[in-house]
Amino acid sequence: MLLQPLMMTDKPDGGGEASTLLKTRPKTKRPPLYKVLLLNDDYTPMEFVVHVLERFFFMTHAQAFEIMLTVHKKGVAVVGVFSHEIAETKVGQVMDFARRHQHPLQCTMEKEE
Ligand code: TYC
Repeated sequence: MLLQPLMMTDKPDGGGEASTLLKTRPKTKRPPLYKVLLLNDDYTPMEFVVHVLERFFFMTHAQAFEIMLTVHKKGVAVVGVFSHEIAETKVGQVMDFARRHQHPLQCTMEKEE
């Protein structure tokens, strides 16, 4: 079993070196999070990107327009941070929707460090 230190103290000063005890408890690691990224291209219409952000990322029109412009100007933007399963689903939904409308829009995910 992986163990991690647990700081324990009964001193009123909040615990310095002298009052620190090390206990162990089973290691509970939080699952990693994944950034979903939208990439710029020269062909996908701006309105289509705004629609994608409203439809799959539940943004208001104003939020969606702002993020779309960020991608257009900077080349890429994070559009959300999710569990691995949800991020994969979002990427799949965007890529499928773009392909069905014959736009080259690219959406990817990367682990958040
Ligand atoms: N650059 C595109 C255009 O000028 C707009 C665009 C924005 C495309 C964001 C993709 O992820 C994107 N029509």
